[in-house]
Amino acid sequence: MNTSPKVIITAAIVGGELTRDKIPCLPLTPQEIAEEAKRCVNAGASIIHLHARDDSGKPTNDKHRFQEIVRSVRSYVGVDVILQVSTGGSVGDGLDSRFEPLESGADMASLNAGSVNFGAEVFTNPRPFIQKLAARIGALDMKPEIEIYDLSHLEYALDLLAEEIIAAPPQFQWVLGVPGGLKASEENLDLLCSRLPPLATWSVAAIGRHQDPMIPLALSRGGNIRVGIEDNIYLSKNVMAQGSFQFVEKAVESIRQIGKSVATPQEAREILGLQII
Ligand code: KMH
Ligand code: ZN
Repeated sequence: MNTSPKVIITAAIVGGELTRDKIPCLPLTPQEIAEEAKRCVNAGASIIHLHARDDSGKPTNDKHRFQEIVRSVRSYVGVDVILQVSTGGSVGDGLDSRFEPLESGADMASLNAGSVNFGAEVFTNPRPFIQKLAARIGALDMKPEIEIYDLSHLEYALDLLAEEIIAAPPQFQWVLGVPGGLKASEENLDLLCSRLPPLATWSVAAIGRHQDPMIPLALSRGGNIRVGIEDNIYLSKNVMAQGSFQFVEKAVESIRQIGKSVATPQEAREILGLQII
C-alpha cells in the first residue's frame, strides 16, 4: 500500500443524477462548472471529477461539451488541477456514448469495474465494455480511477491489472453506501484495503450521511477522500450544501485534525504518477 502524509481531495461537483430542483447550487454550464471547480481547488481539492450537462441542463456524454468544460476549467482554475472525466455518465446511458468523455484532453477518467444495483435501477458495466474502456484510457495516456462498488469489482480490476490491460500502479475509489453496493462500514473498508496490490493508491467516496463517519476512517488507514454534491447534498442533518467547496472545507478540517496535510495539485500529480505541469 502506498501511504503518503499528503491527502488528495477529489471534488465531485456535478454528478450524473442530480437536478437543480433537488440541489439549487448544481453547476450546469461550463462556466458554472469552472467557477465551482475554482472554489473547490481554492479550498484544497486537487482532482475535479467531472460530468457534463447540455444546454437544457440534462446529463450528456457529448465529447464537445466535455472538451468545452475541460478548456473552461483549465483556463479559469489553472492547468495543474487534475481533471477526471466520468465514463459512468448517468444510470441507463448507452455504452457507446460513455467513451466520448475520453476525447476531452482530461488527465484521468473513471473506470467502473462492474455492474451494480443503483437504488431501484441497474448501473450497467459489462466486462467486455470495461476492458475496452480500460484499453482506450491507456491508449490515450490517461490514468483510470477504478470505481469499486463491490468486492467482485475489485477482483475483476485485479485481473485486468495482471493482464496489463490496466497499467500499474492503480488508483482505486471505494464507492461505499450506494443502495445495492457495498455498505459504508469499517469492516468493508478494511476488506477492500486488505486486497490492495503493491503501490496502489486509494480513496473513499461515501454516499450521503455515510460521508462524515467514513472520512476519518479512510484517513486513519492512509486513504484519500472524495467529497462533493455528486455523493452527498447535505452538509449536516437537514442543511443543504451551497456548493461542493463546503465539503472540501470540511474534509480539510478532518485532515488537519489528524495531523496530515492536503496535497496540492502538483503533489497529487506526483503521488498518482501523472505528468507534472
Ligand atoms: N452516475 C452514476 C451512475 C462515474 O462517474 O464513473 C455513475 C457515476 C460513476 O457517476
Ligand atoms: Zn461520477
